[in-house]
Amino acid sequence: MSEGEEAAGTGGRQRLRLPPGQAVRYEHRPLHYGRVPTFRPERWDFRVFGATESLGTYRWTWEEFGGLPRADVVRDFHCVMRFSVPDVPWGGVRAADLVGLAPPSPDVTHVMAWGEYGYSANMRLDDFLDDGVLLATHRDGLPLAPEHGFPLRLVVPHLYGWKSVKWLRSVEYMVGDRRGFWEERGYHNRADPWGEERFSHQEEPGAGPPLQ
Ligand SMILES: Nc1nc2c(c(=O)[nH]1)N[C@H]1C(S)=C(S)[C@@H](COP(=O)(O)O)O[C@H]1N2
Ligand SMILES: [Mo]
Repeated sequence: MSEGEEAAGTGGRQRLRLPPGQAVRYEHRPLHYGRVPTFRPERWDFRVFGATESLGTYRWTWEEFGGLPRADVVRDFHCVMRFSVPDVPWGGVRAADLVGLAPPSPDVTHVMAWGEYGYSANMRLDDFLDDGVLLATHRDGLPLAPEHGFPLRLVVPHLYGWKSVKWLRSVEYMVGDRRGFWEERGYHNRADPWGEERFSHQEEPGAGPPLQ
């Protein structure tokens, strides 16, 4: 959204496209658990493993990763801490293109995205294949800042921010679901901000909106 639109719409338009319980924050302050890892290009690799069609693991060095087809997406970013950053421009490799290069076996239903230090987030394969999902190397046309995930992060803009794994190192294809780091610690398994899926207690049938 342009600033003009926002002013002209007296905020109404802005509120309409904001998920429930969220407020706009223009400053994209980094948020994560633990410390920012050091990038060592000679040791870095990116892997796709688990239930691949070939049963083998795919691996790219940093140089090889730079040769993959590129795409740009602009999407709002929604953190479960109740702020949303509008119109973030990301550049990188579409998850759908990666899956094309590393075909999953037909029974894959979910993926686990793995970051440095064992941070992880699970999602359905169809969420991973959404056309907004990017393995991002750039933001605002520049390489990611270290604290925003340099050299590579996942961006899953249609789910809450904790699914957007920074310092991404691998993607695991899974034939069933398994919970990731925050999903094991009280956060919702799917994390759709439009359904306000914040906490795991909401996964009980008929539970409704979050208690907090
Ligand atoms: N590796 C890793 N990735 C992470 C996190 C983390 O703690 N570790 N935090 C997540 C959360 S909760 C959010 S909201 C976003 C924040 O991304 P940003 O710091 O670029 O705004 O990163 C996500 N990715
Ligand atoms: Mo978050």
